[in-house]
Amino acid sequence: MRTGSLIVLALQAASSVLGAPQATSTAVPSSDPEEALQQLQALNDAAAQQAQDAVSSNNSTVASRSSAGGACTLSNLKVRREWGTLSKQEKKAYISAVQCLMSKPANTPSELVPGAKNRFDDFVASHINQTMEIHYTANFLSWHRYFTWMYEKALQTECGYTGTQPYWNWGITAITGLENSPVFDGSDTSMSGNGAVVPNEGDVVIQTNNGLPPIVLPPGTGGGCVTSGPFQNMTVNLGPVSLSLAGGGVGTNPDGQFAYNPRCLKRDLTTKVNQMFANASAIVSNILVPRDIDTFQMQMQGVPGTGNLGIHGGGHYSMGGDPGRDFFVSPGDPAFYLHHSMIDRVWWLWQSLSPRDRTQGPTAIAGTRTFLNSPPSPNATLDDLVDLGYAGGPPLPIRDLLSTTAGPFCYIYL
Ligand SMILES: [Cu+2]
Repeated sequence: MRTGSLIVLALQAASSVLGAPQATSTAVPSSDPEEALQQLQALNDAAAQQAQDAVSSNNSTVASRSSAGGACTLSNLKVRREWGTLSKQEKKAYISAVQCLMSKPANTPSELVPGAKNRFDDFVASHINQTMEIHYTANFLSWHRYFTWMYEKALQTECGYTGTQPYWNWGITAITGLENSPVFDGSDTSMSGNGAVVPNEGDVVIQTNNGLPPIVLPPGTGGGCVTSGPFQNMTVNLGPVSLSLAGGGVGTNPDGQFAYNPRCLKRDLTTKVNQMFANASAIVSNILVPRDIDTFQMQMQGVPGTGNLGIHGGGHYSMGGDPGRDFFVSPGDPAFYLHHSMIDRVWWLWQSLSPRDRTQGPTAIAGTRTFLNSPPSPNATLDDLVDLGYAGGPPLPIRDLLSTTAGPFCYIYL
């Protein structure tokens, strides 16, 4: 019932934006990419309105549960936007802040992680360290929400950035192609472009390690070092740990997962993978179809054995390269944070369709504390702490990380 009325709201929002009544219903994900993009925007319009209403009345259960932070109000509510909608100046400010983070000394002690050379690397090291306890686990979404938020906060407080963390809408790049998009076109207002062309790369084979058949992906259009844009000279310091290579095989640094291994940033933009797993229909379907958090997060990460990477894997593997195809080291590509902001946006949209049971209480999370429960572990609870290590911030219970307008957070998406 509740979902039904929201869908009406979403439709009204779509109609007012588009200036004409829509015959299609957002109750059913459209298979047409353009139409699905409009559905996504309608869902976002409704969610943004609902969040602003909740924050402004400040008497809703969603807005008033602030425990770790101050109250979230309309005056301090932040808005995260799609990269392509930012002005040139806004994009450059974000890029400069990321470069600033890469120029600051690491907080991680070098005897713990010799490869963590700068503040940006603190985030990579923390992700490597916890990879097997933050994917296909109950804390997958909350951990990455806090992680992305802490990164945004580091850009703001340590590098003077006044904007918010932008996101990359994969539904748009599935239509335009990655190489032509503002995110990856290689211009000085992009997150840098493709890697140099490596001919005849061969397929990418993702090993699953749990007795299931590997997932075979086509190679991209690059494969070598990134040669354009703001990050063409950046150095990747950590990894590889488990890098799926074009042509098959897995790259691993024999000196260990925390060793110093300076090398270029590689990309292998693969629009095909973007289109297969993270097109707008797949995004809308991930929001509208799952009725519980377990189904939602499994669809998003790809149900093992189906050969589907989900929208999460679809975004990651469409960037390709090194560390883009490395499950552990992926935050070493600065585009990671635009991808995970979009992941967070999809969770926020799904939560907005039934906020009471999706942002609090036992139905808001599901799963154990280990990767696909291997090795077996107890179910996580709302009191489990999310600890980002030297990336920063105090360890916080999952329950504080479930709403973007309560607890420490105060932001929405447009
Ligand atoms: Cu991750």
